Amino acid sequence: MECMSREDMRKLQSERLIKTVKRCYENVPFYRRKMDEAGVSPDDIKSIDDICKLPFTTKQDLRDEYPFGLEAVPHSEVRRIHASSGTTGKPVVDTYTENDLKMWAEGVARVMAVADVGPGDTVQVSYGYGLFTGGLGAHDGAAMRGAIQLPTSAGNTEKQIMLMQDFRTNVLCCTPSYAMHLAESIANSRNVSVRLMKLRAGFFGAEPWTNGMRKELETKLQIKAYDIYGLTEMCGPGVGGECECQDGTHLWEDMFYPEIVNPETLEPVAPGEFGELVFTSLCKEAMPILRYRTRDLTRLNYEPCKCGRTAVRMDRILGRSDDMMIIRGVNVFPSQIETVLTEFPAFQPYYFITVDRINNEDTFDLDVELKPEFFASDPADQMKYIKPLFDRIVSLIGIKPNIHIKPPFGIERSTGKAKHVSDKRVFKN
Ligand code: DLL
Repeated sequence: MECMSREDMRKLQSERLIKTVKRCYENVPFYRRKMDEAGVSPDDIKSIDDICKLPFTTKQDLRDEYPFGLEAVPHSEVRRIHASSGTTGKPVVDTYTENDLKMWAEGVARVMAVADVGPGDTVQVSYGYGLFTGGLGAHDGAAMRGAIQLPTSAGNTEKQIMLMQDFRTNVLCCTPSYAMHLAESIANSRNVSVRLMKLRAGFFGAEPWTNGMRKELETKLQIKAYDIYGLTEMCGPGVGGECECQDGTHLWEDMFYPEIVNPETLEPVAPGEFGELVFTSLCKEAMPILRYRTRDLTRLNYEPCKCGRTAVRMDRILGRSDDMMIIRGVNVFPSQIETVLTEFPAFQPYYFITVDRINNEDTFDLDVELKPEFFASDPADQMKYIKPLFDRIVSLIGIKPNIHIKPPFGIERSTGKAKHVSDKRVFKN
């Protein structure tokens, strides 16, 4: 599937799209209504090229149809329910038939196959287990590869690293920010050492991360670190993953058809341009989904990859359009700060941004941490680190931050998806 010719892939996508659209129209009143309103019937969809005739689905639609309004099978055929932890309002729900669970596990297994994960390998799953798809998703993928599953879930860091050493974990699955926290805890521990560990690969995702962070993790944990991408609405992790070339995240296009649209006009962008990622599920039974607007901003590359896979590659996610802040009229993504911080060996990749509006002007405060060996409690000594960081942020982003150096561990460590921003302006509008 990952290496089939583009022509065969389009044929397969066309067949699967036609079936999916029919199933949606016949079984989901929401889709029947949306398609009728858009004046499109299942007969109008003859190939994957017709996908742009279909209406979009948004997160609000999923909330309006909460919990099971989008199901296309009798509820008795459902075997599992997951949900994403919406910070406000109702969570977004996904339900799975037996086949959906198999397809999902295959998506994750394909990602793990790049590091030859298999029998005898111990896969420590430090994504949270529960309604969040990270834990059970990585778990089922590791099971499909025939590997040993070590379901530690997130948190309890001391014990995680003891087990990592004692059980000879080879593969670590967690968010990149938790991987960083684990790496730091290992480095600071007297009882364990990365040299005594058997770690060789990590599959990190669920939040944006940068190549700078990859380098840090690869050095600190002595592994090869791969990106794994996904979202609850499509299944969870395993919508795609990086190959050994680490040059873009391959998307499993036989299961999820990706498009990039301009988030304002909703028209497709020119090939290779940045925009909002939109997915149509091509195999899902329980909750098929048409043209879902992910709000993730990225671009697609259809050039063949050196690894031999023909599956399209996605650039690292810049962030969700909802993560983008407009500070003094300039668009800022939190991941840009991580990019800058990892260019400076003295800084940790941890940061926290506080945006406020004081006297009608936006303020931009950035908390950062120096690595303990560079930290001096005398603020005068810290100035030599602040100035180059300040200059680099101004040149990359174009606005001046107030930088505050926190003492070691002064920035909260995360065991799941890290929170990087507090925008106090939202309470002032
Ligand atoms: O985060 C699923 C997942 C779990 C993916 C474990 C990878 C590993 P949600 O909680 O629904 O699902 O959040 C999905 O997280 O739309 C992106 O904005 C972001 N995201 C997920 N993976 C990546 C990644 C899971 N590799 C949302 N890089 C997505 C950047 C990512 N952002």
